[in-house]
Amino acid sequence: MKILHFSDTHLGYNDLEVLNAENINQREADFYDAFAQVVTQIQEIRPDYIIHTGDLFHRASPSNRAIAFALEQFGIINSLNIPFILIAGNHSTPRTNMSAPILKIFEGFENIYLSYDQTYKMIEFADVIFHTLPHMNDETQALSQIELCEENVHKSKKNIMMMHCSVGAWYLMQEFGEWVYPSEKEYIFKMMDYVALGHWHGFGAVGKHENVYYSGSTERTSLGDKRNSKGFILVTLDGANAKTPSLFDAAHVEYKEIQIRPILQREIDCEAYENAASNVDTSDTANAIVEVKLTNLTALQSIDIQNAEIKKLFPEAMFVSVKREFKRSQNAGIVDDIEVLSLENHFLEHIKEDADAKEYERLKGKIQELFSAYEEVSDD
Ligand SMILES: [Mn+2]
Repeated sequence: MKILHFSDTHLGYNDLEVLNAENINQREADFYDAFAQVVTQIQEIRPDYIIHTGDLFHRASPSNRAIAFALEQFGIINSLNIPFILIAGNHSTPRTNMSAPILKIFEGFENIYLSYDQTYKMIEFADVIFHTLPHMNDETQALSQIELCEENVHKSKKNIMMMHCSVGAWYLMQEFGEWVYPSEKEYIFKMMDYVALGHWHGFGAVGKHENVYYSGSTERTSLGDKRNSKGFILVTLDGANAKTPSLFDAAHVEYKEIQIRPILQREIDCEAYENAASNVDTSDTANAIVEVKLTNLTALQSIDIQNAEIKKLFPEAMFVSVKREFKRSQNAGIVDDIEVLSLENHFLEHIKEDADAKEYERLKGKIQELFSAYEEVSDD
């Protein structure tokens, strides 16, 4: 039995204010492309079941474009006559009863099975039971639902558990309403042939469990996610045709990579700025997201080196982000006295140390202007 497991597709996510040729946010388009790559693989592999462990959409109320894209892709999957089972994640679960869960829109597809009601749901086929535990806002209710799941394990069939949560505190995403699976209930995993998890955006097995996996997301929802490998899992469960199917067959787990836009990190040491800038490695940066870190910056350099100048070094890149790291002060002792100063004054003090009086006056106005612009945007 082959089961294709993917997750955290976050359709409708957008970022970076770059438009593609069709005037669609380029990052949003990247997420659609990643999803379409999985669907292409589904058409080639033809697994027995397809499962998605949550965060299909990025928001509980996605845009029309995201909904239209999903409906089109679900139409393709539905036409393959392969059961497709989905659970809701925290991103697609409304926080109040005022709005209906978005996954409802797929109820009309005959081969699509949904679990979004914040309760345990058993989805049963001739040879396998999918024990689905969608995202739950209420942890107390979650515990009783886990117990229901435990009661419904049937040894005569394969048992697959599907959840969108953090198993222990290791897999928290620092997001709203995350659900942490209680560690005292991890023994249930041993009763399952495979435990499919969503929420964590990297592929991997969970702790010491051999059959518990996060497939990871299909794209990165933040530039903080430096992983350049995204994909899905193809699980093969043996013994499907054995006379006495054994419980707890070892799941064979294969990670399949898809092609995503790379994120590359480069460093320019401002100790020797001109030289470092002209020698920076620009290879393979075409269409990539490039994160450039300017290190050992002095306050003066920070004003003079414009982001636009750094971006010009990578003309083929899709996006260049510039991070600034200041040189450590030689007399770190003075830092204690500076605490009471505002960041603006602190900065001005630095300039005063480095520049002559005339240069200080020239830069002062510029700095004050920059800080007032910053306060304007950070005041809301
Ligand atoms: Mn997610």
